[in-house]
Amino acid sequence: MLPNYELKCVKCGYFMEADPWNILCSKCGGLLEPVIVKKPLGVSWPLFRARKFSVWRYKELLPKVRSPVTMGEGGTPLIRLGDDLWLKFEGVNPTGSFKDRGMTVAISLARERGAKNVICASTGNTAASMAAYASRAGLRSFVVLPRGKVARGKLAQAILHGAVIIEVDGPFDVALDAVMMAAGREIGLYPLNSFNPWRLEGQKTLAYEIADELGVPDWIVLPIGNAGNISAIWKGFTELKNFGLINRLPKLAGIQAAGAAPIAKAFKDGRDMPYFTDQPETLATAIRIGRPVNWPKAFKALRESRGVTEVVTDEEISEAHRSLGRMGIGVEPASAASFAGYLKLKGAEIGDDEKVVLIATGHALKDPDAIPHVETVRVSGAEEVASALRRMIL
Ligand code: AN7
Repeated sequence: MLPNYELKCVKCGYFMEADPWNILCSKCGGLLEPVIVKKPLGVSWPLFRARKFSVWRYKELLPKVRSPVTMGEGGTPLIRLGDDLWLKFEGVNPTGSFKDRGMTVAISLARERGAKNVICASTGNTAASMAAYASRAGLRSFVVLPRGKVARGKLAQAILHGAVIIEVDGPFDVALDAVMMAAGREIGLYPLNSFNPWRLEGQKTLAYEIADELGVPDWIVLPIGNAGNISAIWKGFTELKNFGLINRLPKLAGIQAAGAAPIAKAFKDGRDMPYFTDQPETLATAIRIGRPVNWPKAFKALRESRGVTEVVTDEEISEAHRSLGRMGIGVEPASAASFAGYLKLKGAEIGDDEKVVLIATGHALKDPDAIPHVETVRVSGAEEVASALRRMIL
């Protein structure tokens, strides 16, 4: 049992024991939220700042584990893009995405609690991250992927780290149904998708790091797929406020691709649940999700923060991808959605003098096929290279 935690169902309010194997409400099947029962003694910014900038800097506010499975995740750079604009570059995590923050926590718990096998459905990044952390932890990993729709770098990582790969026909959502059906304590198969609230406990450190380094911005702009990250970030900020470590909260702007916008479209329309779709489509395959499982948490986060959502087309994503690239920042298309959404919101919902942090969730190398081909300069010898350069420069 985890000290200082209890689990509360966000749907029916039922309380469960804070056990890593308790993942969904045993009464109604709803999502659970780990609640820190009381502020741990001695928690303060100076205490945290005496440690390396990383997920485990904030260990008093995370589930207690004896020996974390860690590769130095978190501590990612906040890159300044403009006077009041920053980008938190999650692409530099050990496996190249923000998922590592959650895996270090949830895989550590799974191993301590006797799991021998772990599983996830994935559009790619969760699979890459889980496979890496599982192999460090000595666990066997199974990944369920939407066939033909996982970016090349991510699939390569899952293979490199030794996962058993199962491909399904249909989108991510079908793969997730399979995991929810198959996982469980009876067969010692631990699920690591974001319906597992212990993984999101790790991801909430994104909020902690932003508050730690910059203070509280006016806006956090991020892509929404399965809606775990937006839920985790909101939990992080609200905890800091409850514990007196910050005195205000940011607003959240959740961005989705036009062909996969069940939450963004519904929230814009003032609805209280998503427009689910069975045929999500976007070139940003990371967020090609039609039935986001964390939608109740995400709607709550958007409402409580007085946030907004925005829908961006694949063309707008590509354009944002390219322009970030020309600023030296290589992200994958889903992460470029943050920037594309920001550009649409700025001057309207986002005021010109407001402080904004964009979350860039994954690295450009994840999805090399999303980077367009260009004509290269073809020459045969050193001599010709030199004269070609003279022609181009002079
Ligand atoms: C780069 O890996 O769902 O809203 O299976 O890889 O928390 O789902 C990935 C999601 C944004 C969306 N950016 O985050 C998976 C998966 C990138 C991502 C998201 C994902 P959530």
